[in-house]
Amino acid sequence: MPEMKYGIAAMNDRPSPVTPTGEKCAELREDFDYFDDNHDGLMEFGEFVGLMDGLGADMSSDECRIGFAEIDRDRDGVIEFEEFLDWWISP
Ligand SMILES: [Ca+2]
Ligand SMILES: [Ca+2]
Repeated sequence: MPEMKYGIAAMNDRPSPVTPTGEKCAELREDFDYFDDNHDGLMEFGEFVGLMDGLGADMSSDECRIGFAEIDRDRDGVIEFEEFLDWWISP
């Protein structure tokens, strides 16, 4: 329900904390699920490319591969939500 979410954000104009709150975490979960096309709870490389496109990142396929490998810390070829979260909150 985006209207409601933005309504709450507009009323609450404090800067967002650096560490993800439960709310931020839920937001990221939504983003993650949105780009998880086959809804298996994992982000495959093709889905990651879709995420980067969605974020407006203009990345070549080589850059995508490097980025994907950076996020996929346990190197099992897919990005788990925990890896996505770690990547998002890391400076
Ligand atoms: Ca998936
Ligand atoms: Ca992984």
